[in-house]
Amino acid sequence: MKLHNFNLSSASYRVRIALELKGLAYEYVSYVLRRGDQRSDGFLKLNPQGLVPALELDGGTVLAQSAAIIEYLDEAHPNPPLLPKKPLARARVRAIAQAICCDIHPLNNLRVLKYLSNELALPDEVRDRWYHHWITVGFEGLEKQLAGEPETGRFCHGDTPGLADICLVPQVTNARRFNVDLASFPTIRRIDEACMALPAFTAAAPENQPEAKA
Ligand SMILES: N[C@@H](CCC(=O)N[C@@H](CS)C(=O)NCC(=O)O)C(=O)O
Repeated sequence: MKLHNFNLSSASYRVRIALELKGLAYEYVSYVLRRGDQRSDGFLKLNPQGLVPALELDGGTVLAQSAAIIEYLDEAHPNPPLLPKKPLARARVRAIAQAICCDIHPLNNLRVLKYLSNELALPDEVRDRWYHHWITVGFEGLEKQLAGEPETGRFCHGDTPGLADICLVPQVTNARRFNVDLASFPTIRRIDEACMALPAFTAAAPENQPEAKA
């Protein structure tokens, strides 16, 4: 398997965590996003959407979209499971994951930030306010949910890490990189800390990837 990805990409980080939790070996193929590698002809042949990650399976099939890739990995390699068994619990975990993948992350993606700066000519300070605003709004809802629901345990759902944690940790890492104040999100910080105590999460972290060591 080849993972086409970038160390600082949070969608890539999600898939790396899933691969690590499953104990699956993969070849790391790097695309430096700020250089525009994701828009190269070679990558667009793999994923016409021009976004990392893409997972190339041994037979040559290429999967796009981190959530779809992670669910594929979970179905193809069921142990350890990344989703609980019961339908209602699965819906809760997917809802937390989607709050991050669908509602928070897309507003802060590189191409969106570049559009604000380059096409709309917004100063960096205004662009940063945009970033901070959407992370904060998203985390406020998540914090209330995670702090208030009895299903939350050591991790987002119970005491085993799963899909929701896989999505949460990279978003927290990204928020820290952009200096978002996380003081009002104690449950999110606690879960992030619990995840980062696990080798799968640290092995997948941006600072432990080849680009960071180059
Ligand atoms: N929904 C997609 C999002 C993928 C995505 O936005 N990837 C970012 C990095 S985290 C990217 O490739 N950005 C390149 C760009 O914005 O030009 C997924 O979950 O895979």
